[in-house]
Amino acid sequence: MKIEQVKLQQLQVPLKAPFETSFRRMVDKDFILVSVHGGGEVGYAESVAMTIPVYNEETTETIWYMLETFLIPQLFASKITHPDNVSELFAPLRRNHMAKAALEMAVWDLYAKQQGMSLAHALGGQKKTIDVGVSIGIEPSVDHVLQNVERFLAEGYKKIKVKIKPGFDLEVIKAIRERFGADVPLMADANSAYSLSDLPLLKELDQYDLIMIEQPLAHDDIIDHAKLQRELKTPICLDESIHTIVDVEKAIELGSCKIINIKVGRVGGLTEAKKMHDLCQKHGIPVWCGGMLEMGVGRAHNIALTSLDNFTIPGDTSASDRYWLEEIVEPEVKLAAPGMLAVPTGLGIGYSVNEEKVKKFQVREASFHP
Ligand code: OSB
Ligand code: MG
Repeated sequence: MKIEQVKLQQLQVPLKAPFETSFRRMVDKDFILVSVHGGGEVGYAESVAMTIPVYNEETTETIWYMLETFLIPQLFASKITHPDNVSELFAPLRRNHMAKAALEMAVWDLYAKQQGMSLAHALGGQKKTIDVGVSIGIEPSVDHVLQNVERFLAEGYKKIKVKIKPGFDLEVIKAIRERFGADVPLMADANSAYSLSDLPLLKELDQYDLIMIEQPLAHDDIIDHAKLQRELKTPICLDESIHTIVDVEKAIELGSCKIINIKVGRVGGLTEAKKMHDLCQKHGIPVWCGGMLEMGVGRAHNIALTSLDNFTIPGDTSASDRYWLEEIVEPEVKLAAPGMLAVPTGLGIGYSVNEEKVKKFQVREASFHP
């Protein structure tokens, strides 16, 4: 593959409204827009780490450092014929999956564009549209959550995920069921806020017919999750605990979960994400695509990945207007029908990047050449 330049642009963009999880309240988004230039085409990707290491160990700063010091020089120093080569190339370097993914995903987009095809097609995705859900943060009151649920159900979203934490859990789920009924496709994401000593509470949550409960226990655990899964009828979905294909194998073997949330950044790129998808499919484990409050470029990558057939559960890739007043891509990501996004058929990610908008939010820039 022809690769002539890599550009990094750090952007800081205010969220429409704060987004709170059990570990952090976010008011703006800080990320690196990576572009890989070659043969007259440009491939794009977004980094997904937060500014402080509370979801995983990476931050925007560690990603910049890894890209500039190791990953971009290694990419320039080797001959890549296919994007799959990028994860092989980076494998000897430990972890830093979000840094690796940011560069690898941009190479995937460039590859698809150089081959004259969509990214979804390059990945082997068949779906023309995908079903999507929405993730709702912790709010100052249960009423605020109910208002959000109402709004997103009206927009047709096919899965409602609510964030929970100790003291803001049962009451929220109960209120949603009472107000919107038993048929609302509902799930809860705890972002590791509980331990096995919370079993009585988790058993109560088990009564509400949730599609799943996401990452109830520690971020690095698969043993206690297996114990918990044996006590619950609600499927457990792992997010934070899954970094590699080996993690997936072990979680399946132990019975730590029945569903897996695949986030491209967390697993080190699209090649690894696709491998996990395939392995889960073989074991009858459905997957869905999680999100990290991406802007349009990251959303486009998630849409392309979700076009693979074992993404049978609606993911967190909502429309751009879920978080953003202004987008950096054109057109912005919009629902094609209630709760559905179209898989673009244009080249690569299928959305173009508006450089003027990028400049508006840009706080740092660097360019690298072989
Ligand atoms: O656990 O899935 C999560 C956002 C930031 C960090 C972790 C998570 C999330 C979300 C938001 O749930 C998903 C999205 O809308 O992009
Ligand atoms: Mg999660």
